[in-house]
Amino acid sequence: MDYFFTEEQEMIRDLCRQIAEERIKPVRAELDEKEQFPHEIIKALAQADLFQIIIPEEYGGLGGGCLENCIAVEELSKACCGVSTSYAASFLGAYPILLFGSEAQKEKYLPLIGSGEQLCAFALTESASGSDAGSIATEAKKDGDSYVLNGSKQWITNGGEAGVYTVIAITDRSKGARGATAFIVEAGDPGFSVGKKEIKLGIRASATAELIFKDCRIPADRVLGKQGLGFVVAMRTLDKSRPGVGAQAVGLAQGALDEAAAFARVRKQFGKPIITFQAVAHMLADMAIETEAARALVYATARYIDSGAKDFSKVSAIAKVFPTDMAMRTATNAVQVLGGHGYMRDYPVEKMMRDAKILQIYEGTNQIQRNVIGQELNKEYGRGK
Ligand code: COS
Repeated sequence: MDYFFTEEQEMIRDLCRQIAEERIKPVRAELDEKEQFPHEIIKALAQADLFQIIIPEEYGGLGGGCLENCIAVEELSKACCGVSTSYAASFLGAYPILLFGSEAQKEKYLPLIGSGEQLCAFALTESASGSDAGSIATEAKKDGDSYVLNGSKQWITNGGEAGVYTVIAITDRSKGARGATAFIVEAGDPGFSVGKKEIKLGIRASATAELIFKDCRIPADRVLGKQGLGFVVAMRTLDKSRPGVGAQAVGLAQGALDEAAAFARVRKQFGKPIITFQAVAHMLADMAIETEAARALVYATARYIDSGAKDFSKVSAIAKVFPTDMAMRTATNAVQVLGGHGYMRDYPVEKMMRDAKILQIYEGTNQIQRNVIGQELNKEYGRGK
């Protein structure tokens, strides 16, 4: 299928495809097994200028949008979602600066993130605050020209690997969601430390860690936007980033389909390749149908967002839900097509199945996405549409 990419978009796709083939596929099983962060691959992505994709040209970046990000993430995810999560999480962390940063903040941080010199991370989730993002407990108190942060964040992708963190904390508890503020925290800030590193079911090449703030003092000019805007910063960031999770799902599903179809052509039972049995061919056909439908959805949504659309919470949630539910089904069916082989670590599909699960959970569970879609429908139909 031709999705009418520009020359630059094709270049991004080809570059990511090459890195995926040459640098990621040969080591993905080992990174997964050892739960090892892919430092060398991150370096290769930085050298190929791939962290510049969404950074505006005035800060040294390529000035790409959601579509360019999705193209890159899809290609990397075909090979390994652990690697693509580490990559994409840097953009997740950078979006609050891109969307709400002051000129000085953008000048300071975007070149560092774009060059890949520093990874970025987004810190919202806490032990008692997941789907209910408005209930975070980490506090930030103004003290002269500083803010002092106390509390902890949980399950933060790139935790311990990032140099720049965008952190949501409460500055006025009495105001509920409107009492949250977004801050930039640097890895070396006093009172900031990295706690427990998680051991995970999938995406094991990515780092997931706890962040601890103990009287962490940061200059007052690290506020993103203004005090009280933190919840909106978080929501707008997630609206922008969720199609990227959809792109991860498309890449993962394509990778699983590639493995399953190749296997089904050579695996013989009852004297014939199993792809010639209708039961297997139909499973592969469904995998192909759903993957292509999800891809079209992700690209269309990304193009809509890049067109300058103002309100895209609903379509962004749709572009996360459908591909990620599909990727879970597709990866599970790939394991089924490979049968006993699929269940063993000799083939990559069991890893894909483990990796797929998180896509339905992170950046807002698929149940929360349906809430967002339902709320928007309620508003639309309330207006008489
Ligand atoms: N863009 C801008 N503003 C938004 C917004 C969006 N997408 N979504 C909500 N807001 C605003 C609302 O307009 C409301 O503003 P007012 O106080 O002026 O009315 C405020 O934020 C609170 O919104 P709401 O009442 O809808 O908040 P809820 O507490 O009900 O939470 C959900 C809404 C569930 C959608 C939110 O908590 C959420 O997205 N949770 C999932 C979090 C998540 O993705 N976590 C993953 C970790 S990050 S990897």
